[in-house]
Amino acid sequence: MADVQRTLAIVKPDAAGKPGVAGQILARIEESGLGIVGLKKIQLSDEDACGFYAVHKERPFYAELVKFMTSGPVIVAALEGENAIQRWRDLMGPTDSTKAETGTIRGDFGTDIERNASHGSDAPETAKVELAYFFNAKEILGQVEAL
Ligand code: FUP
Repeated sequence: MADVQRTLAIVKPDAAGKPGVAGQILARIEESGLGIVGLKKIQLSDEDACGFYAVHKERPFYAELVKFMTSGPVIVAALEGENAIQRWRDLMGPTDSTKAETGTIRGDFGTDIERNASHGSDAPETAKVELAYFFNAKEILGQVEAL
């Protein structure tokens, strides 16, 4: 049986703030065959961003990252499809936009390792926690009941 997964995508403030870019990113998601099963534009508070990136709280880049993530609205999306976690990460490219190839989202729309245009969950367990951070059950209109 196919491994249908859900994952959290975030269009970060750098990309969400550039006219037309969020639409291009959402189009790439749909053109890849992944389903967008939840979607909203929100402004993260300091508390929201600190909580979301809590695993990085001891890292030197944490304070700057929280500042960046709260610098403007973000678009959060729940994606669904076979092997969705890895497929979304492949569409984004590597974390550091300076190392991401043209044709990837981070390569085309990001600037550096911090301002990298997008986020994607890295594993099924983190996807579950991250989706629940932004969406309640009624806001995800997926095809797969059990996810
Ligand atoms: P990723 O799984 O690609 O989102 O990357 P990480 O979990 O390693 O990092 C999470 C976020 O921390 C990245 F999206 C950007 C930020 N970061 C920095 O700002 N500076 C760094 O040196 C490393 C990561």
